[in-house]
Amino acid sequence: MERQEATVRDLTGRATLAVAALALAMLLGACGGGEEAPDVGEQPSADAVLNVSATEYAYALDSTTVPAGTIELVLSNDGTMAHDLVLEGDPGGATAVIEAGESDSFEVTLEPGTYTLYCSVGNHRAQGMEVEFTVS
Ligand SMILES: [Cu+2]
Repeated sequence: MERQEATVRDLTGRATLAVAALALAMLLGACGGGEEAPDVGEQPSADAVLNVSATEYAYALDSTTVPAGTIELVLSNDGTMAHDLVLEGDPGGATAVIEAGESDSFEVTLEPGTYTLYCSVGNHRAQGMEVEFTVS
């Protein structure tokens, strides 16, 4: 009888240990699940990208013609002063005013036509920060 009781106690002990091990495994599993998910981020949805470099006081475009559709306008400030990039007219759009070395972008859906970009900082536009591009 005494031996049987001992066996029961032993089994109970093992069961407790198993539950504890399972709980630990679940805890570890939960921690493992906390690993950073792959950064999907925002996938580019634009049909075309127009890269614009700003200096004092001019813009340089990587292309003067882009296909109609959703266009991402990317401004890189390669100058020494703050600049922005404004799309004149309808539907319009603009980047933030960015400091030298920074970049910013915006997306806009454009129909075929000729569009004007300019810098809204100070009198930069009058000094030459104005450029046209064609959407075909
Ligand atoms: Cu400017």
